[in-house]
Amino acid sequence: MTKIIVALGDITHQNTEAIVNSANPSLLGGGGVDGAIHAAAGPELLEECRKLGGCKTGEAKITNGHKLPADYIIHTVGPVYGMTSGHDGELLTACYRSCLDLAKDHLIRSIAFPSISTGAYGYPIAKAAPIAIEAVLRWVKDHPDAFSEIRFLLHSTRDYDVYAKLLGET
Ligand code: AR6
Repeated sequence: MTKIIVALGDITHQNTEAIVNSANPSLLGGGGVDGAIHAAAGPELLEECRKLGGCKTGEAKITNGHKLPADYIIHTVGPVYGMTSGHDGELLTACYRSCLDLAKDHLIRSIAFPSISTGAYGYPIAKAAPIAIEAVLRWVKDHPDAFSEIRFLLHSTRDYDVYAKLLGET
């Protein structure tokens, strides 16, 4: 059985086996959570990312965690809200599913997700949170024993409250 948890904090401090990075298609770093992860993981992360050839929206790539407590980083690229010809929701769902598929392939048992696309990419948290939760719950229904824990890791109390309310209702 998989524990699904909501927590408040900094993703670079998480002790899950993998953390997810909300990156851009270059995978060569940026601001927000991406910048924090590269800063904490160290320059070897950028060296490893250079070899990956980027990442498409909705897909995912894996690297080592380098200096992070997590062993792995799963990099995904969320949709830029309002710029996908009406496919924002399905692309956001694809991000969560791609990360879980890739983590499962690497026998990873615990993973922490940030709130993908809801910062620089402009996805309103009230719209993104139910999509994120639904995507994960559906995936877990199909793979009930793949993970021991899936953590939604929010960076602000406002975002945390949105997730906590929704998860309390499911
Ligand atoms: N730990 C956890 N969550 C964080 C952290 C952190 N250290 N820092 C920020 N967040 P954003 P996006 C939250 O902008 O919208 C980058 O430049 C933040 O509060 O990081 O997917 C990439 O390179 C927000 O809720 O990512 C791309 O160009 C959430 O992470 C672009 O931004 C996502 O905000 C991706 O945009």
